[in-house]
Amino acid sequence: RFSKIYLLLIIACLGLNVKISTAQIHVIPQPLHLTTQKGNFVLNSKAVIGVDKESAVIGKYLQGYLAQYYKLQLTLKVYTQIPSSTAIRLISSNLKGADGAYALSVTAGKITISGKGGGIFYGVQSLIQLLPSVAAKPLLIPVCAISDEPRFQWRGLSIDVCRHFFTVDEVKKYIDVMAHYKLNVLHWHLTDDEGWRIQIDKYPKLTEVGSRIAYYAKEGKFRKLDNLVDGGNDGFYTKAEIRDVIKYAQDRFVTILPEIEMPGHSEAAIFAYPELGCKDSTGAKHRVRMLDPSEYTFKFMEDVLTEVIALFPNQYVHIGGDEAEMADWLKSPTAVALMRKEGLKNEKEIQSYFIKRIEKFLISKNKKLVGWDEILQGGLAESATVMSWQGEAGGIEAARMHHHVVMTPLPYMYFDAPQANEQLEPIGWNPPVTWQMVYNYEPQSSQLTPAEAAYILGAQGNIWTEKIPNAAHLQYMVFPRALAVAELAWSSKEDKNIDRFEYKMKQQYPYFKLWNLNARLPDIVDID
Ligand code: TNX
Repeated sequence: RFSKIYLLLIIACLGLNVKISTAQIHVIPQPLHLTTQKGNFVLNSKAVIGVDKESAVIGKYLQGYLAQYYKLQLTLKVYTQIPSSTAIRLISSNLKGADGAYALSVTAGKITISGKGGGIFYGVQSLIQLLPSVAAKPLLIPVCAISDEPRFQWRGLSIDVCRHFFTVDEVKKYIDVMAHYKLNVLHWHLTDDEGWRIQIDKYPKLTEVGSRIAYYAKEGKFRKLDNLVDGGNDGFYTKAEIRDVIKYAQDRFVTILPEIEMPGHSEAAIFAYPELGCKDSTGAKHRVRMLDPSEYTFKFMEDVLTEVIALFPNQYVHIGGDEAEMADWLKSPTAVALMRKEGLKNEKEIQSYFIKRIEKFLISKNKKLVGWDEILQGGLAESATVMSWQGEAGGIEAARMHHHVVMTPLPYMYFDAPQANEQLEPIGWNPPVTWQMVYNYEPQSSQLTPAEAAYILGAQGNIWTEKIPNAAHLQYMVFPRALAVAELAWSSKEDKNIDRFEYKMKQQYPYFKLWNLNARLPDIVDID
């Protein structure tokens, strides 16, 4: 009888153990290869983090994270050759695989991460996700081995700081969460009709006037911003702040893609510098969002882009190109004269001329142009990358023309849409986009041949903040849906598993709490 109880006990323990070890591995995005074993690494303040010169910044990040969220003060040591006796080793290596590939091994006595490019950082993120969500004592990390690499190199998320302005700290927090889930491109939408948010030395009124839109609207000098809840807010980033955010993102292996909108969505710039605006033959003042295709405008844009390029190390610059009200041009003497001079047949060809001229300038500065899919109209600029937002058609067309594409189609990737039935959640204006719809999205359309599909750089979730007045609301709209973007853009297509993702997503809620992130919790929350 005694042995029977013993046996039951052992079985129960085994069962429990298995449950614990599988329950603890809820890494998002799903790693390519993952094996678990029984046992744990016990993390306490005696563990030393050993780094080499290349991995030192990442070691510091890990040290900072453990101090902030677990009150653990670990010693960081920099070596030319990290001794094998070190508890936590971050080893720079030229691992095989895609940029960002890493290997993580946790044994009872040691943690080793090696990687290529941002790989070590991603290994550290996986390690962080193996930690319990509360500062439990002792801190147990399950024994496991992971070898991992991303499927796509563009795993993006946008932030619209024009319709509502978000502070440097709020943007940094956004980057923090992106980095946890290995998202690596932050598309920073810096200029739009409602506000110009980046300091440009040569044109100080862009921020002095173009960023203080709520103030001017109140004074009755700018249009009332009634498409924005709370009427929008004032604010802009100085160059020092921009540099600070870029550095912060770099340390987290996030590249920032700046967007300067043209030729449409330019009302704030035109309000600051009326010469930029499209005029009709009477010169009458009316609400203008379109840039006039004049030499003044081209000079202005080249000056602005020169300052933007000097700030952002990213090889890509986004020039917008969406929703241009091209009919305005047909009333503009400048545009009509340009058509005659350049032999342009219609307004779409004016747009194409505009974008191509800007592309030429960017190429002369060693930069690549990204634009919304409308830039296909009237002829695509020579080497432009297309962001496909009005569904997938534009992206498919561009890939067939051997242009690079980032897939960000509205029916799956727009986080200003509600996350449930609109009766349940009347937030947002497009039809609902649930996390399941995001997760099931496949960026390499089956309509493409494998060679064409290779032009798809990846996927991106977009957010527009007309109806989003503060950071808490922003977080609510973006998370956890952005985690689904992270997994579909990183993990292998063959290993897609929505049930497993749902389980792992729910395991994140306590971490959201730990980070004080106001993520949306679906109505049915069953946290294990
Ligand atoms: C279209 S998406 C826009 C944004 C708006 C959004 C509202 C895109 C390239 N342009 O400027 O905020 O609709 O859903």
